[in-house]
Amino acid sequence: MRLEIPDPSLVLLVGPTSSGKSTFARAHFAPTAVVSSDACRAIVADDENDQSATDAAFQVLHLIVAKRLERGRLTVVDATNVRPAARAPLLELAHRCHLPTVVIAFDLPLELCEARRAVRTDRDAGAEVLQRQREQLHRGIDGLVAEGHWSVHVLRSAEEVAGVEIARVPLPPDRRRDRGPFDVVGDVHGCLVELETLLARLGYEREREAPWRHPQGRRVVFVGDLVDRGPRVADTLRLAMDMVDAGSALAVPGNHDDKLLRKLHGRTVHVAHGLEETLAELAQAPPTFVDRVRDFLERLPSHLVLDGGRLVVAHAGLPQGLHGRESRRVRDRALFGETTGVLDADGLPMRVDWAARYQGRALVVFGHTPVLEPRWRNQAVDIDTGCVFGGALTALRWPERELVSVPAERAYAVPARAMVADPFVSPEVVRRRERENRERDIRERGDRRVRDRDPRTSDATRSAEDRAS
Ligand SMILES: [Mn+2]
Repeated sequence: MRLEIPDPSLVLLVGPTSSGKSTFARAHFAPTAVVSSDACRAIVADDENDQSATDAAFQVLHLIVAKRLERGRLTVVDATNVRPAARAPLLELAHRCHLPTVVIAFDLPLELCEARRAVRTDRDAGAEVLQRQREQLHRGIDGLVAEGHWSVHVLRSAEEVAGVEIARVPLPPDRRRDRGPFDVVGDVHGCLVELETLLARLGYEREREAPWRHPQGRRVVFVGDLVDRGPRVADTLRLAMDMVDAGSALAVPGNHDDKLLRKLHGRTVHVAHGLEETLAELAQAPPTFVDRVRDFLERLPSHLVLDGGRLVVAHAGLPQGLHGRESRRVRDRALFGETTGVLDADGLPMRVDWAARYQGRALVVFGHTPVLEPRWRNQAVDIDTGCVFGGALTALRWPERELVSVPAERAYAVPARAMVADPFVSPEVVRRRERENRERDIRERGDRRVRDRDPRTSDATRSAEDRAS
């Protein structure tokens, strides 16, 4: 059996004593990647079996796991992990580091574990300990799936364990081995004519209905927001999907694409800000096309790390600590940016100038917030020059770092906020406004609960973001 393990991730071996976890860990992972509770007991008490050292041992274990995950190192925890309460702090560490968790559970026949336990000289666990741990595992095995792991693998026989082949796979955003060269294209929003003009300017060609391709093998990276507001959304999707399928483009999702995907999944979304026209266009298309759009959007990675880690593409930008990581929070941040729920005088969300604080060396190319001209800050550039609002469609050529823009044929939509050279607000100003709003809410409503609402997950905030981008 081939088990795919994302690297980096946190791998939890789950199973009672004498189920073969340590042997398995030794066979498949580097010694430094395996953190064992027995070894930690020995470290603090010189005795793997000293149960009085368990609390101290797990403090050490959790610290090692935390430090490894912070550094993005694949980490395997070799402990029984049969109780949800034992797994919870480990899941929390992975969550905090924006890394997925994988469970490999050892649910082997009792006779086999018992036979192994009886002949062990290094362990003094009784038969009743094994029995209890097996019961805990069985009670929890359905709950394992509900814990939201990347994957759960249950091994049920010695033959299955012996037949395991571990395949390490990079996380979806990790395409560091892909060296390019690339042409990163800003928010298209259904502006098909401008997109085709831009592709031609960049040297892409097409024979009849075949997908666009570059004779020198350059590839497009779409920065997201292919859909909504513009005149030819379905044709834009078709062009992008054809290029991706043909290997001449990559893509990340924008907040508008994500909202369309949620709608196609039958979820309730606020149909506004151009989505109504997108849905009307898709209603004219064959159902197979709509299925293709859904599959395409579903497979898009939250962001991309390219060319040895030197180039990062994320729809609304991404701070360095999240590059190459994968979690709900990473996805929200890449799609919506640093949302605070703080609105300006026009009722639009304030756009935090995250790039002003960006100190990373990778160039982060993003869109989402329309600007009059491509805007550079540190190693980050906003290339959404508001084509659908009558601005221009812009590409950044990599590694040349050259910008190529084609003007919009006309304005297809009116921006909620007039386009300016610098729509971003410094983080300090946003924090101050946030504090003032909070104090006002508490004063006026006597309601402290407003503070607990997480602006990143609030539908009102998402809707305001869609309107402003
Ligand atoms: Mn956007």
